[in-house]
Amino acid sequence: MTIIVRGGTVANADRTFRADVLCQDGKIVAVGENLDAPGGATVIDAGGQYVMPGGIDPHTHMQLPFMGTTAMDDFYAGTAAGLAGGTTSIIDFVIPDPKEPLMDAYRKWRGWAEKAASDYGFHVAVTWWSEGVKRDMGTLVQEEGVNSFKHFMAYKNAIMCDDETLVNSFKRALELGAMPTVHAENGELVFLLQKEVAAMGITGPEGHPLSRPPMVEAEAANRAIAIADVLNVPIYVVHVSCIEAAEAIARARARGQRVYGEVLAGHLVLDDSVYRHPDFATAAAHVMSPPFRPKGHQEFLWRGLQSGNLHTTATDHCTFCATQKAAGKDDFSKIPNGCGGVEERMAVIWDAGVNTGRLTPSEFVAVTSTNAARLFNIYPQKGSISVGADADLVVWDPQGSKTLSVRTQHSKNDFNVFEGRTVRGIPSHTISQGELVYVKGDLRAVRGKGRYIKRPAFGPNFAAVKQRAETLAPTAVAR
Ligand code: URQ
Ligand code: ZN
Ligand code: ZN
Repeated sequence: MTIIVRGGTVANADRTFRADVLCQDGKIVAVGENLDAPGGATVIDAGGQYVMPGGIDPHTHMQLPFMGTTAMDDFYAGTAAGLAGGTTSIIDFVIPDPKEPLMDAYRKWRGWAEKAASDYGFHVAVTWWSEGVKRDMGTLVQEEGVNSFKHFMAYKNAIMCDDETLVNSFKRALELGAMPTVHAENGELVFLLQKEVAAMGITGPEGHPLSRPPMVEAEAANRAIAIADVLNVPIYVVHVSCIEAAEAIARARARGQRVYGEVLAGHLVLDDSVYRHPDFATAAAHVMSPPFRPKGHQEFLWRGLQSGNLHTTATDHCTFCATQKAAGKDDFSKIPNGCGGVEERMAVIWDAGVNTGRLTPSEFVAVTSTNAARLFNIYPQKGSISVGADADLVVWDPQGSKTLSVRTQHSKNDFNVFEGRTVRGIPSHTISQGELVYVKGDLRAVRGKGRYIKRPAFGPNFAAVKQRAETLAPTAVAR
C-alpha cells in the first residue's frame, strides 16, 4: 500500500517542520515539501494537523495471568485499542512463575502475542535465580532480541525478587548489554502494612493506598538505583508515581548515573480520591500499584518529564472487570491490581500536557514514542518520522475533541479510569506498517498483523560502562 500524508506538520522529538510523508511497502520512503505521489496512492489530507511517530507504550500486560485471574484485554483487543489511540507498538512483559524456566515462559507469551494487531516486544521478568536463569538471559539477548529484564520488588509470595536476585540479574544484564528495569515497591513493607491496615478493620479499596505509601516506593527505588550504581549498570524505573521516587531518580542523574524513569498517564492526571468513592466497583477499578497518589504528586511528575529526569510515558494496561475486582470485596489485598489506558494515553497526555503548555509537541513525541525507542534500542526504526523508518505514524488533530468513556472505548473492560474526561487533541488517522488501521473513529485493526520486534543489546556505550567498572574495581593490595 502507498500512502501520502499531505500538508501536515511533522513533529519529531527534535523539531517540527512542514512536510509531506510518503509511505510505501511498510516504510517511510520520503519526507519533504510538495512530494509527488505515485498513481493509486492513498492521500491523507493532514492540513492543520501534526504527523507524528506512532506511539510506543513500553509497559502493558495483555492477557496477564495475575492474582488468580487473567487480564481482560488479550493481545488482539489490547493492541487494537492502542491503534485507535495512536499507539502503534507496545512492549509487554513475559513474567515467569518462580522456578519456571525463562525460555518456557517466553515461548508461551510469544504464542499468546501472535494475535496482536500491532508490533510488540517483550521485557522478560527475572522472578527467581539459578544458573539456568542466567543462561536463559543470555539466550534471550543473543538469540531472541530481548534487551531488557524486569524485576518486581513487590508482590511477596508471588513474583517478588529479593536482593540476591536483583544483584545477580543486574550483573548479568550488564554482561549482556541489557537494561534492568524495576517495579519499585518494597514488597515486605506492603505485606506488613496490608496486615496492619486490615487489623484496623479497613477491608475496602481505601486500604490499598494506605498499604503502599510513597516511601514504600521510594525505598525500593533508592535501593534499586544504589545496586545499579555499585554494579555500574543503567536502570529503568517503571511507573514512577510519587515525588519521593522521582527525586531519587533526579538525585542519581545529577550525580551522572544512568537512571531512566517512566510515568503512567494515570499517575499524571488521577489522584487517590478515587479510592474513597462510595461505590466499591468504582474504587476497586482504580486499584493498581503503585496507587494513584494525593494531588501534589502529579505536578512533580510533569516537571520530571519537562526537565528530562523522567523519560517515557506508559499505561501499564492490565484490565480487570468488576467481577474480577470483586475477588477483593472483603479484602482489598485480594483485588487484582491493574487498570487500562492503552487507547487513552496519548490524548490524555496531549490534553493535559501540550494544551497546558507543560510539553511542546516535540516533547510530547519524545515522551510518548521516541525516548522509549531510544532506551530500548529500536530507534530510528521506531519513534521517528524519517526515511527508512517503519511507516508507523499518527496524524494528530490538535482541534479534535472527544469524551473518553467505557461506552466508546475499544478495550474489552467494563471500566475506563478516564471516564468522562473530555480531551482536545486526538488521532484522526493511525498508520501501522504502512497500512491505514484507524480513520476518524473507524478501527481497521487486523488480528495477527502485529510483528515481534527484536531489540538489539546495547553496544559500545554499555561496553564502556563495563570497562569503567573494571577500572574502578579496587586493585588487590600486594602484602
Ligand atoms: O505491577 C504491575 O505492573 C502489573 C502486575 C500490573 N498491575 C499493577 O497494578 N500495576
Ligand atoms: Zn508494576
Ligand atoms: Zn506492569
